[in-house]
Amino acid sequence: MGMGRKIVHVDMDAFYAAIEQLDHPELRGRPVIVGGDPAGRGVVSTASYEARKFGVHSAMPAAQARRLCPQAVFLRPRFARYQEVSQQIRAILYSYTPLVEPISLDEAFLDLTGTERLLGPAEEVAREIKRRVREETGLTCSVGVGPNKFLAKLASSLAKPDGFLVVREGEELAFLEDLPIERLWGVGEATAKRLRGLGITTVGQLRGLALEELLDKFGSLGRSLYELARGIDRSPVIPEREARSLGAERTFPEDLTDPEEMERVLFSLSEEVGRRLREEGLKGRTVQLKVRFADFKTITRAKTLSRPTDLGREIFEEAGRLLAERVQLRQGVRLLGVQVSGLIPKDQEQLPLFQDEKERRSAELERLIDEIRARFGEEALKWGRALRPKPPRA
Ligand code: TTP
Ligand code: MG
Repeated sequence: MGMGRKIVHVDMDAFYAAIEQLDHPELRGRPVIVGGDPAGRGVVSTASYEARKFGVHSAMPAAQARRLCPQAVFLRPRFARYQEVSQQIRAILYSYTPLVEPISLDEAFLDLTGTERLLGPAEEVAREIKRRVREETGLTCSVGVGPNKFLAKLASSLAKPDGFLVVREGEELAFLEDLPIERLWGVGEATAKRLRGLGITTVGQLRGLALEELLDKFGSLGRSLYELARGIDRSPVIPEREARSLGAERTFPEDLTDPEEMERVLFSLSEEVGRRLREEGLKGRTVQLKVRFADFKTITRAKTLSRPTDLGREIFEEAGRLLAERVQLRQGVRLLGVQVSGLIPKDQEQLPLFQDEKERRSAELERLIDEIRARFGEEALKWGRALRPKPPRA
Protein backbone atom coordinates (compact mmCIF):
# COMPACT_ATOMS: atom_id res chain seq x y z
CA MET A 1 0.00 0.00 0.00
CA GLY A 2 1.13 3.55 -0.69
CA MET A 3 0.68 6.52 1.58
CA GLY A 4 -2.15 5.57 3.90
CA ARG A 5 -4.89 7.89 5.01
CA LYS A 6 -5.33 9.01 8.61
CA ILE A 7 -8.99 8.93 9.58
CA VAL A 8 -10.31 9.72 13.05
CA HIS A 9 -13.75 8.81 14.37
CA VAL A 10 -15.14 10.57 17.44
CA ASP A 11 -18.32 9.37 19.17
CA MET A 12 -19.64 10.71 22.46
CA ASP A 13 -20.47 8.20 25.21
CA ALA A 14 -24.18 7.82 26.09
CA PHE A 15 -24.56 11.31 24.68
CA TYR A 16 -28.01 12.53 25.81
CA ALA A 17 -27.80 10.71 29.15
CA ALA A 18 -24.26 11.96 29.82
CA ILE A 19 -25.40 15.55 29.26
CA GLU A 20 -28.25 15.05 31.73
CA GLN A 21 -25.77 13.70 34.27
CA LEU A 22 -23.47 16.63 33.60
CA ASP A 23 -26.24 19.18 34.11
CA HIS A 24 -27.77 17.36 37.11
CA PRO A 25 -24.87 16.16 39.28
CA GLU A 26 -27.25 14.19 41.53
CA LEU A 27 -27.83 11.83 38.57
CA ARG A 28 -24.16 10.90 38.17
CA GLY A 29 -23.47 7.24 38.82
CA ARG A 30 -27.19 6.43 38.56
CA PRO A 31 -29.14 4.73 35.77
CA VAL A 32 -30.59 7.46 33.55
CA ILE A 33 -32.85 6.82 30.58
CA VAL A 34 -33.60 9.59 28.11
CA GLY A 35 -36.54 9.14 25.77
CA GLY A 36 -40.30 9.07 25.49
CA ASP A 37 -42.88 8.45 28.17
CA PRO A 38 -42.59 4.98 29.75
CA ALA A 39 -46.29 5.21 30.60
CA GLY A 40 -47.15 5.70 26.93
CA ARG A 41 -45.61 4.46 23.72
CA GLY A 42 -42.33 6.31 24.00
CA VAL A 43 -39.03 4.74 22.99
CA VAL A 44 -35.63 4.99 24.60
CA SER A 45 -33.31 7.50 22.91
CA THR A 46 -30.37 6.43 25.00
CA ALA A 47 -29.45 5.07 28.40
CA SER A 48 -26.51 5.82 30.70
CA TYR A 49 -24.00 2.98 31.03
CA GLU A 50 -25.40 2.33 34.54
CA ALA A 51 -28.79 1.56 32.94
CA ARG A 52 -27.29 -0.49 30.09
CA LYS A 53 -26.16 -3.08 32.63
CA PHE A 54 -29.85 -3.94 32.98
CA GLY A 55 -30.19 -4.56 29.26
CA VAL A 56 -31.69 -1.17 28.41
CA HIS A 57 -30.73 0.18 24.98
CA SER A 58 -31.66 2.76 22.34
CA ALA A 59 -34.90 2.24 20.38
CA MET A 60 -36.39 -0.09 23.01
CA PRO A 61 -39.93 0.78 24.16
CA ALA A 62 -39.59 2.95 27.27
CA ALA A 63 -42.18 0.80 29.04
CA GLN A 64 -39.94 -2.24 28.59
CA ALA A 65 -36.95 -0.24 29.85
CA ARG A 66 -38.88 0.58 33.00
CA ARG A 67 -39.63 -3.07 33.59
CA LEU A 68 -35.94 -3.93 33.18
CA CYS A 69 -34.71 -1.07 35.33
CA PRO A 70 -37.50 0.39 37.50
CA GLN A 71 -35.06 2.40 39.61
CA ALA A 72 -33.86 4.40 36.58
CA VAL A 73 -34.54 8.11 36.28
CA PHE A 74 -36.58 8.72 33.12
CA LEU A 75 -36.10 12.06 31.38
CA ARG A 76 -37.54 13.65 28.23
CA PRO A 77 -34.88 14.80 25.76
CA ARG A 78 -33.75 18.44 25.65
CA PHE A 79 -32.67 18.72 22.04
CA ALA A 80 -31.69 22.39 22.17
CA ARG A 81 -29.19 21.61 24.91
CA TYR A 82 -27.79 18.58 23.03
CA GLN A 83 -27.41 20.72 19.92
CA GLU A 84 -25.52 23.31 21.90
CA VAL A 85 -23.04 20.71 23.20
CA SER A 86 -22.76 19.28 19.70
CA GLN A 87 -21.72 22.72 18.41
CA GLN A 88 -19.08 22.93 21.10
CA ILE A 89 -17.64 19.58 20.06
CA ARG A 90 -17.70 20.47 16.37
CA ALA A 91 -15.83 23.70 17.08
CA ILE A 92 -13.05 21.62 18.61
CA LEU A 93 -12.95 19.33 15.56
CA TYR A 94 -12.94 22.20 13.07
CA SER A 95 -10.00 23.79 14.87
CA TYR A 96 -7.87 21.00 13.32
CA THR A 97 -9.29 20.60 9.82
CA PRO A 98 -12.26 21.59 7.66
CA LEU A 99 -12.45 17.93 6.58
CA VAL A 100 -15.02 17.01 9.21
CA GLU A 101 -18.01 14.81 8.37
CA PRO A 102 -20.63 15.01 11.11
CA ILE A 103 -22.72 11.85 11.17
CA SER A 104 -25.06 12.86 13.97
CA LEU A 105 -25.06 15.27 16.89
CA ASP A 106 -22.53 13.16 18.76
CA GLU A 107 -20.45 11.55 16.05
CA ALA A 108 -18.03 12.70 13.34
CA PHE A 109 -15.18 11.60 11.09
CA LEU A 110 -12.07 13.73 10.48
CA ASP A 111 -9.58 13.24 7.70
CA LEU A 112 -6.11 14.14 8.99
CA THR A 113 -4.22 12.75 5.99
CA GLY A 114 -1.27 14.98 5.18
CA THR A 115 -1.62 17.21 8.24
CA GLU A 116 1.34 15.68 10.07
CA ARG A 117 3.83 18.43 9.29
CA LEU A 118 1.40 21.08 10.40
CA LEU A 119 -0.27 19.39 13.38
CA GLY A 120 1.98 16.49 14.35
CA PRO A 121 1.14 12.77 14.16
CA ALA A 122 -2.57 12.02 13.69
CA GLU A 123 -2.66 9.74 16.74
CA GLU A 124 -1.46 12.58 18.92
CA VAL A 125 -3.99 14.99 17.45
CA ALA A 126 -6.70 12.41 18.12
CA ARG A 127 -5.59 12.13 21.75
CA GLU A 128 -5.62 15.86 22.09
CA ILE A 129 -9.15 16.01 20.67
CA LYS A 130 -10.32 13.50 23.26
CA ARG A 131 -8.68 15.47 26.06
CA ARG A 132 -10.11 18.79 24.87
CA VAL A 133 -13.63 17.38 24.55
CA ARG A 134 -13.34 16.26 28.17
CA GLU A 135 -11.95 19.58 29.37
CA GLU A 136 -14.19 21.87 27.38
CA THR A 137 -17.50 20.02 27.69
CA GLY A 138 -17.05 17.86 30.80
CA LEU A 139 -18.10 14.80 28.76
CA THR A 140 -16.26 11.69 27.64
CA CYS A 141 -16.01 10.42 24.09
CA SER A 142 -14.44 7.43 22.41
CA VAL A 143 -11.96 7.95 19.61
CA GLY A 144 -10.75 5.57 16.92
CA VAL A 145 -7.93 6.16 14.45
CA GLY A 146 -7.39 4.10 11.32
CA PRO A 147 -6.46 4.10 7.64
CA ASN A 148 -10.14 4.42 6.66
CA LYS A 149 -13.60 5.24 8.02
CA PHE A 150 -14.65 1.64 8.57
CA LEU A 151 -11.65 0.81 10.75
CA ALA A 152 -11.69 4.15 12.60
CA LYS A 153 -15.34 3.70 13.55
CA LEU A 154 -14.86 0.09 14.48
CA ALA A 155 -11.94 1.10 16.69
CA SER A 156 -13.92 3.76 18.55
CA SER A 157 -16.89 1.46 19.09
CA LEU A 158 -14.68 -1.34 20.46
CA ALA A 159 -12.97 1.14 22.79
CA LYS A 160 -16.25 2.41 24.31
CA PRO A 161 -16.80 4.01 26.77
CA ASP A 162 -14.12 6.68 27.31
CA GLY A 163 -11.74 4.76 25.07
CA PHE A 164 -9.01 5.36 22.53
CA LEU A 165 -7.85 2.86 19.94
CA VAL A 166 -5.54 3.06 16.93
CA VAL A 167 -5.50 0.56 14.05
CA ARG A 168 -2.26 0.98 12.12
CA GLU A 169 -1.67 0.04 8.52
CA GLY A 170 -0.55 -3.57 8.41
CA GLU A 171 -2.53 -4.45 11.55
CA GLU A 172 -5.92 -4.63 9.80
CA LEU A 173 -6.17 -8.39 9.45
CA ALA A 174 -5.13 -9.19 13.00
CA PHE A 175 -7.52 -6.54 14.30
CA LEU A 176 -10.47 -7.95 12.36
CA GLU A 177 -9.68 -11.66 12.67
CA ASP A 178 -11.91 -12.69 15.60
CA LEU A 179 -14.62 -10.05 15.28
CA PRO A 180 -18.16 -11.27 14.59
CA ILE A 181 -19.34 -10.71 11.01
CA GLU A 182 -22.10 -8.42 12.30
CA ARG A 183 -19.41 -5.78 12.81
CA LEU A 184 -19.01 -5.37 9.04
CA TRP A 185 -20.90 -2.55 7.36
CA GLY A 186 -23.88 -3.88 5.46
CA VAL A 187 -24.20 -7.09 7.46
CA GLY A 188 -27.64 -7.04 9.03
CA GLU A 189 -29.58 -9.92 10.51
CA ALA A 190 -30.46 -11.50 7.15
CA THR A 191 -26.91 -11.50 5.75
CA ALA A 192 -25.47 -12.66 9.07
CA LYS A 193 -27.86 -15.59 9.05
CA ARG A 194 -26.87 -16.60 5.54
CA LEU A 195 -23.19 -16.35 6.43
CA ARG A 196 -23.72 -18.44 9.55
CA GLY A 197 -25.42 -20.98 7.29
CA LEU A 198 -22.11 -21.21 5.42
CA GLY A 199 -20.34 -21.85 8.72
CA ILE A 200 -18.98 -18.31 8.95
CA THR A 201 -19.27 -16.35 12.18
CA THR A 202 -16.03 -14.33 12.29
CA VAL A 203 -14.37 -11.92 9.90
CA GLY A 204 -11.32 -14.19 9.76
CA GLN A 205 -13.50 -17.06 8.53
CA LEU A 206 -15.14 -14.78 5.97
CA ARG A 207 -11.72 -14.16 4.45
CA GLY A 208 -11.72 -17.83 3.48
CA LEU A 209 -14.42 -17.20 0.86
CA ALA A 210 -13.21 -16.32 -2.64
CA LEU A 211 -14.43 -13.10 -4.26
CA GLU A 212 -16.25 -15.04 -7.01
CA GLU A 213 -18.16 -17.03 -4.43
CA LEU A 214 -19.15 -13.91 -2.50
CA LEU A 215 -20.28 -12.13 -5.68
CA ASP A 216 -22.22 -15.19 -6.65
CA LYS A 217 -24.00 -15.49 -3.31
CA PHE A 218 -24.40 -11.85 -2.27
CA GLY A 219 -24.31 -9.79 -5.46
CA SER A 220 -22.74 -6.37 -5.09
CA LEU A 221 -22.68 -6.70 -1.31
CA GLY A 222 -20.26 -9.58 -1.90
CA ARG A 223 -17.50 -7.27 -3.09
CA SER A 224 -17.95 -5.01 -0.13
CA LEU A 225 -17.81 -8.02 2.23
CA TYR A 226 -14.63 -9.19 0.53
CA GLU A 227 -12.99 -5.79 0.96
CA LEU A 228 -14.20 -5.00 4.47
CA ALA A 229 -13.02 -8.42 5.68
CA ARG A 230 -9.56 -7.28 4.56
CA GLY A 231 -9.90 -3.84 6.14
CA ILE A 232 -10.33 -2.11 2.78
CA ASP A 233 -12.70 0.87 2.61
CA ARG A 234 -12.25 3.69 0.15
CA SER A 235 -15.20 5.86 1.16
CA PRO A 236 -14.11 9.47 1.53
CA VAL A 237 -14.73 11.79 4.46
CA ILE A 238 -17.38 14.10 3.06
CA PRO A 239 -17.26 17.55 4.66
CA GLU A 240 -20.45 18.85 6.18
CA ARG A 241 -23.37 19.80 3.96
CA GLU A 242 -22.47 17.81 0.92
CA ALA A 243 -24.27 14.68 1.95
CA ARG A 244 -26.79 14.19 4.75
CA SER A 245 -30.45 14.64 5.12
CA LEU A 246 -32.87 16.48 7.28
CA GLY A 247 -36.14 15.09 8.55
CA ALA A 248 -38.92 15.19 11.10
CA GLU A 249 -41.19 12.44 12.33
CA ARG A 250 -43.97 11.90 14.80
CA THR A 251 -45.23 8.86 16.71
CA PHE A 252 -48.90 9.03 17.65
CA PRO A 253 -50.40 8.24 21.04
CA GLU A 254 -53.08 6.36 19.11
CA ASP A 255 -52.76 4.90 15.62
CA LEU A 256 -54.14 7.13 12.88
CA THR A 257 -56.68 5.72 10.47
CA ASP A 258 -58.05 8.89 8.90
CA PRO A 259 -56.13 9.84 5.71
CA GLU A 260 -57.04 13.49 6.17
CA GLU A 261 -55.53 13.54 9.58
CA MET A 262 -52.40 11.93 8.15
CA GLU A 263 -52.21 14.64 5.52
CA ARG A 264 -52.48 17.26 8.20
CA VAL A 265 -49.60 15.72 10.09
CA LEU A 266 -47.54 15.47 6.90
CA PHE A 267 -48.20 19.11 6.27
CA SER A 268 -46.87 20.22 9.60
CA LEU A 269 -43.88 17.86 9.38
CA SER A 270 -43.09 19.19 5.89
CA GLU A 271 -43.32 22.71 7.16
CA GLU A 272 -40.93 21.91 9.97
CA VAL A 273 -38.43 20.34 7.57
CA GLY A 274 -38.68 23.36 5.27
CA ARG A 275 -38.08 25.72 8.15
CA ARG A 276 -35.02 23.80 9.31
CA LEU A 277 -33.61 23.68 5.76
CA ARG A 278 -33.95 27.44 5.54
CA GLU A 279 -32.38 27.89 8.96
CA GLU A 280 -29.38 25.88 7.81
CA GLY A 281 -29.23 27.56 4.42
CA LEU A 282 -29.81 24.26 2.63
CA LYS A 283 -32.00 22.90 -0.12
CA GLY A 284 -32.76 19.28 -0.79
CA ARG A 285 -33.73 17.33 -3.83
CA THR A 286 -35.22 14.07 -2.63
CA VAL A 287 -38.35 13.89 -0.50
CA GLN A 288 -38.87 10.72 1.48
CA LEU A 289 -42.00 9.62 3.28
CA LYS A 290 -41.78 7.14 6.14
CA VAL A 291 -44.79 5.23 7.45
CA ARG A 292 -44.78 2.84 10.38
CA PHE A 293 -47.88 0.71 10.71
CA ALA A 294 -49.58 -0.64 13.82
CA ASP A 295 -47.66 -3.92 13.45
CA PHE A 296 -44.36 -1.93 13.37
CA LYS A 297 -43.80 -2.70 9.72
CA THR A 298 -42.09 0.39 8.33
CA ILE A 299 -41.99 1.50 4.72
CA THR A 300 -40.39 4.43 2.93
CA ARG A 301 -41.31 5.97 -0.40
CA ALA A 302 -39.19 8.61 -2.10
CA LYS A 303 -39.36 11.00 -5.02
CA THR A 304 -36.60 13.13 -6.47
CA LEU A 305 -37.65 16.60 -7.53
CA SER A 306 -36.51 18.31 -10.70
CA ARG A 307 -35.06 21.11 -8.56
CA PRO A 308 -33.93 21.29 -4.92
CA THR A 309 -36.31 22.96 -2.51
CA ASP A 310 -36.46 24.42 0.98
CA LEU A 311 -40.18 25.15 0.91
CA GLY A 312 -42.57 23.34 3.24
CA ARG A 313 -45.36 23.36 0.70
CA GLU A 314 -43.29 21.80 -2.04
CA ILE A 315 -42.11 19.12 0.34
CA PHE A 316 -45.68 18.49 1.45
CA GLU A 317 -46.89 18.26 -2.11
CA GLU A 318 -44.53 15.33 -2.77
CA ALA A 319 -44.96 13.69 0.63
CA GLY A 320 -48.75 13.94 0.32
CA ARG A 321 -48.68 12.48 -3.17
CA LEU A 322 -46.47 9.61 -2.03
CA LEU A 323 -48.91 8.84 0.77
CA ALA A 324 -51.96 9.04 -1.49
CA GLU A 325 -50.53 7.12 -4.41
CA ARG A 326 -47.88 4.77 -3.12
CA VAL A 327 -49.00 3.62 0.31
CA GLN A 328 -51.71 1.07 1.02
CA LEU A 329 -53.47 1.98 4.24
CA ARG A 330 -54.65 -1.47 5.30
CA GLN A 331 -54.01 -0.83 9.00
CA GLY A 332 -53.50 1.99 11.46
CA VAL A 333 -50.46 4.24 11.25
CA ARG A 334 -48.19 4.59 14.25
CA LEU A 335 -45.61 6.97 12.92
CA LEU A 336 -45.21 9.36 10.02
CA GLY A 337 -41.95 10.93 8.92
CA VAL A 338 -40.79 13.31 6.20
CA GLN A 339 -37.17 13.57 5.18
CA VAL A 340 -35.31 15.58 2.58
CA SER A 341 -31.92 14.44 1.29
CA GLY A 342 -29.51 15.35 -1.47
CA LEU A 343 -28.77 18.55 0.39
CA ILE A 344 -26.79 21.38 -1.07
CA PRO A 345 -25.98 24.81 0.31
CA LYS A 346 -28.61 27.10 -1.09
CA ASP A 347 -26.06 29.55 -2.49
CA GLN A 348 -24.61 26.77 -4.65
CA GLU A 349 -27.87 26.28 -6.44
CA GLN A 350 -28.07 27.39 -10.05
CA LEU A 351 -31.18 29.51 -10.29
CA PRO A 352 -33.18 28.99 -13.43
CA LEU A 353 -33.08 32.06 -15.63
CA PHE A 354 -36.79 32.73 -15.45
CA GLN A 355 -37.88 31.77 -11.99
CA ASP A 356 -41.61 31.52 -11.79
CA GLU A 357 -43.04 34.64 -10.16
CA LYS A 358 -45.52 32.69 -8.06
CA GLU A 359 -42.71 30.56 -6.74
CA ARG A 360 -40.54 33.53 -5.90
CA ARG A 361 -43.36 35.07 -3.90
CA SER A 362 -44.07 31.83 -2.15
CA ALA A 363 -40.39 31.58 -1.15
CA GLU A 364 -40.47 35.14 0.11
CA LEU A 365 -43.58 34.43 2.14
CA GLU A 366 -42.04 31.41 3.86
CA ARG A 367 -38.94 33.43 4.69
CA LEU A 368 -41.12 36.10 6.26
CA ILE A 369 -42.90 33.48 8.32
CA ASP A 370 -39.58 32.13 9.58
CA GLU A 371 -38.72 35.60 10.73
CA ILE A 372 -42.00 36.07 12.55
CA ARG A 373 -41.65 32.72 14.24
CA ALA A 374 -38.05 33.40 15.20
CA ARG A 375 -39.18 36.60 16.86
CA PHE A 376 -42.50 35.57 18.39
CA GLY A 377 -42.23 31.82 18.80
CA GLU A 378 -43.32 28.68 17.04
CA GLU A 379 -47.02 29.06 17.80
CA ALA A 380 -47.27 32.64 16.51
CA LEU A 381 -48.34 31.57 13.08
CA LYS A 382 -49.66 28.39 11.59
CA TRP A 383 -50.65 27.74 8.05
CA GLY A 384 -54.38 27.44 7.70
CA ARG A 385 -53.89 23.95 6.46
CA ALA A 386 -51.96 22.77 9.49
CA LEU A 387 -55.08 23.48 11.51
CA ARG A 388 -57.80 22.59 9.04
CA PRO A 389 -57.91 19.47 6.92
CA LYS A 390 -57.67 20.13 3.23
CA PRO A 391 -59.93 18.11 0.97
CA PRO A 392 -58.30 14.83 0.01
CA ARG A 393 -56.47 14.84 -3.28
CA ALA A 394 -58.63 13.57 -6.11
P1 TTP B 1 -25.25 6.84 19.83
O1 TTP B 1 -23.88 7.41 19.63
O2 TTP B 1 -25.65 5.67 19.01
O3 TTP B 1 -25.42 6.39 21.35
P2 TTP B 1 -24.88 7.08 22.68
O4 TTP B 1 -23.99 8.24 22.40
O5 TTP B 1 -26.06 7.39 23.55
O6 TTP B 1 -24.10 5.91 23.36
P3 TTP B 1 -22.70 5.25 22.91
O7 TTP B 1 -22.24 6.00 21.69
O8 TTP B 1 -21.79 5.45 24.07
O9 TTP B 1 -23.01 3.83 22.63
O10 TTP B 1 -26.33 7.96 19.62
C1 TTP B 1 -26.12 9.31 20.02
C2 TTP B 1 -27.40 9.92 20.54
O11 TTP B 1 -28.42 9.83 19.56
C3 TTP B 1 -27.96 9.22 21.76
O12 TTP B 1 -27.40 9.72 22.97
C4 TTP B 1 -29.43 9.45 21.65
C5 TTP B 1 -29.69 9.57 20.16
N1 TTP B 1 -30.29 8.32 19.65
C6 TTP B 1 -31.67 8.23 19.55
O13 TTP B 1 -32.38 9.19 19.86
N2 TTP B 1 -32.23 7.06 19.12
C7 TTP B 1 -31.49 5.97 18.76
O14 TTP B 1 -32.04 4.92 18.39
C8 TTP B 1 -30.05 6.07 18.87
C9 TTP B 1 -29.18 4.90 18.49
C10 TTP B 1 -29.51 7.25 19.31
MG1 MG C 1 -22.45 8.05 20.99
